[in-house]
Formats: sequence, C-alpha cells, structure tokens
Amino acid sequence: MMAAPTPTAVPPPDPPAAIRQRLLASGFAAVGFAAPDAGAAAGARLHDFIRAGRHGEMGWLAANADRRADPRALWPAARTAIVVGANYAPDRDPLADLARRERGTISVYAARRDYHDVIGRRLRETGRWIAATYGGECKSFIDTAPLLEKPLAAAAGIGWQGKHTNLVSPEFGSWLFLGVILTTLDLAPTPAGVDRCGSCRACLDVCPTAAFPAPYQLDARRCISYLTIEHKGPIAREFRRAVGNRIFGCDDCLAVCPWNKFAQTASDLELAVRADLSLPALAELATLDDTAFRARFRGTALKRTGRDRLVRNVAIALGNSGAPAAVPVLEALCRDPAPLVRAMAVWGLGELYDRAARAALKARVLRDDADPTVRAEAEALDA
Ligand code: B12
Repeated sequence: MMAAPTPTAVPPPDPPAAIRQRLLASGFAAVGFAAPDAGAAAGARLHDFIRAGRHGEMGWLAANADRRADPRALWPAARTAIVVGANYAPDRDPLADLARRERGTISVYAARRDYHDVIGRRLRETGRWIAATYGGECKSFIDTAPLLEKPLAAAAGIGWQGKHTNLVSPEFGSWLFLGVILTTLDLAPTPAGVDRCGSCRACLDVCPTAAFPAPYQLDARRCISYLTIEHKGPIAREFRRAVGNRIFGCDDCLAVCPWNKFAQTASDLELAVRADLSLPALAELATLDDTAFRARFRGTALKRTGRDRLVRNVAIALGNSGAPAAVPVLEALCRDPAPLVRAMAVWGLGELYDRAARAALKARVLRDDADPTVRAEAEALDA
C-alpha cells in the first residue's frame, strides 16, 4: 500500500491527463480508467470456469475466487482502476521458431526480464507519485493479487477480450502485458473497448491442443502454456507431440491474431528480449542441475517452473526433435535424480528409437527403476 495523504506542491490540473502522461513517460504503451467493479460480469464467469474445473491445478485461482471476482472485495475504498498495457510485440513471427526442433521455444512474454519486476516497479513508482501529487492511496497489481486484469482492461478501453480470452488492442494486437493501479481517487472512466474479433476464429483453430471449448473460453488443462508452466506432474500423453519444441509457454493463439499487424516491435529496453533466452539448444538445457538452472534463469519468468519441470519439458521437446543427436542426451536424462525427468526421457527415447531399442529400454527400466511414474512410461512403450 502507498499512502501519502497530503499533496505538497501545486498538483498539475486534470489528474487523468497528467497520470496518463506520467505512465506513458514511464514506458507504458496504453493507459485507461475504469470503475473497479466495471468487470463485474466477468466475476460470474470466473465462478463458471472454476466450477467446470478448467483451472486445473491452479488452486490459487479457485482459493480466492470471491475476491478475484470483485475488486471491491479486495479493497472496498478503491474508486478507480487505472489500467496499463506494456507492449512486448516480437520482431519476428514466433511460430517460425517451431520448426527449429533441436532448440527450445520460450514464449515471447518470458524471453526477457520478468515483467512482474519491471512493470511492478513502474506501477509502484507512479502510485507513489499519484498519492504525493493528488492525495488518496494507491495499490499496484501485476498478477500478484487476485484481480481480473483482462476484463478491467477492456472496461478501461485498452482493447477487448478476444476469442483467445486475452486482451486484444487495436494498436498493439495481442502483445500487451497488463497491470493495474487501484486508487481511492475518483477519476472519470474512459470508454470501454468494443469487440472487433468479428467472424475471425484464427486463434481458436490454430491451438495445437484444442484448448478452446468455445470462443472466449479456455480450458487451461489443455493449454500448452498451462501444461508447460503450471502443471506439475508428467504432461499427459495425448498432449506430448503437440507440445513440439515449446519448453515454456505457447504463443500460437496470440501470434495468429490479425490485429498484430498494427503492432510496432517493442522498444522498451528494460523488457528487451535476452539473447540467451532466444531459442536455447535443448541439449544444453538438459544438462542444467538445480544450481545452474537458478543462475541461468534468475530474474526471468522461467524460474517459476523450477529445474525439474523445465527439464521435463526439454525431454519432451527432445523426443519431438526427430534428431539422432537427441538420443544420448535423453539416455543421460534416463539417469536423472528426478523421476519426472526420467519418465519423460523414457517417452522421448520411445519416439526416437526403433522397436528393438524400445524393447531393450523397456526391459532395462523395468529391471532397474523402482519409481512407479517411470515404470508406467516403460510399460506404455510400443515394443
Ligand atoms: C491464470 C492465468 C493464466 C492461465 C489461465 C489463462 C486464462 N485464459 O485465464 C494460463 C496458465 C493458461 C495462462 C496462460 C497465458 N497467459 Co496468463 N494469466 C493468468 C492470470 C494470472 C489470471 C487470469 C484469470 O483470472 N483467468 C481466469 C479465467 C476465468 O479468466 P478468462 O480466461 O479470462 O475467462 C474469461 C472468459 O472465459 C470470459 N468469457 C466467457 N464467456 C465469454 C463470452 C464473451 C463474449 C466474453 C467477452 C468473455 C467470455 O469470462 C471469463 C472471465 O473474464 C492473468 C493475470 C490476471 N491477474 O488477470 C494472466 C494473464 C491473463 N496472462 C497473460 C499472458 C501473457 C498469458 C499467455 C499469453 C502466456 C504465454 N505466452 O504462454 C498465455 C495465454 C493463454 C490464453 N489463451 O489465455 C497476460 C495476458 C495479457 C493480455 N493481453 O491479455 C495476463 C493478463 C498477465 C499480465 N499481467 O499481463 N495464464
């Protein structure tokens, strides 16, 4: 919470214009204002989403669904939601990277400094400035607290919630990070965004795992972003080939959005793509132990999975690579301390070996490995 109740100097007139200017100057691409409860209809749909179990293992979404559904419950004194968008449009089509099968694709949002850190700091700084200039209190949100950011951004006119469920902007396409400052100040709302998806269904049709049961609805349990980042155990067999070389997140539904043609490549230096996060070699990532993982991904969103889950994804991608060079890498992962990694390495080898080699692998694993998850993968080998 940021409290600085007494404005000191003479405040700039027209608070919304000055706040917008301040946020644009601090690097945001879009700014809008809405009543905190402007996305109330979305709250009811959040409950439907949870009831249907579409949040999968994201218990934190269900745990505070009531507060998430209604920002007034989160902070009753809030009068206005100031919503920002930060442009992270890539300089090339991320879908082209899916053909580089010996390398891993890290989704566009994650191949840079962790946006929570960068955007969170900017929001807190602006919140302090608003409180010091105009009085009142401010609280900043960037994923960290239960708040439905997309419906609020739509209500504030930054764009509309598209059929892929993300916020689409007429200026920045599907490539905006969102953040929110709630304030006790009364600021005039900006006009809400209008849905311009029309009859387009490109995002729905491109999804490799058919994760959209209907337009505007996502079943997270089928979404590759969820499966590679949030899901903890082995990724279900039905999705493994569809994962391809995606080792952290997925951009397919965003990347095909026709509104991206209006997006200018992001030029925010603090959020610039890091060269070491652009198509890393799978074989290199497979060698990371816990310490090396932490050092490699410090300050990035990738730290969220921890080492074992990331290497799980790498093992699946190696199995999908079709590359003979992946075989010794996967054979080494079959001796990994983590059963999760060993299990996916057995699957990966099953994709690359011929029938005789699969039979030998199956016999070896069933003889040497006591872990039930790994044994289940060996049992499932077509040998
Ligand atoms: C949980 C979460 C996820 C989950 C669930 C995704 C989801 N769609 O909810 C997973 C792990 C799958 C995920 C993936 C991604 N995420 Co995410 N995620 C979140 C988080 C933390 C909460 C979202 C939430 O509350 N979901 C709950 C469900 C109920 O919400 P919903 O899908 O929007 O459901 C709505 C629709 O079903 C809708 N609905 C139903 N019927 C109808 C009918 C009509 C006509 C309409 C309009 C709507 C509608 O009503 C529901 C409520 O609004 C937000 C940050 C935040 N605090 O908001 C980031 C956030 C949504 N994620 C973000 C990003 C970037 C991604 C990825 C692109 C990352 C990647 N490249 O891998 C993918 C995109 C996948 C996708 N197509 O959604 C950004 C999106 C920015 C934007 N422009 O919208 C956010 C806002 C983070 C941020 N601060 O920038 N994410």
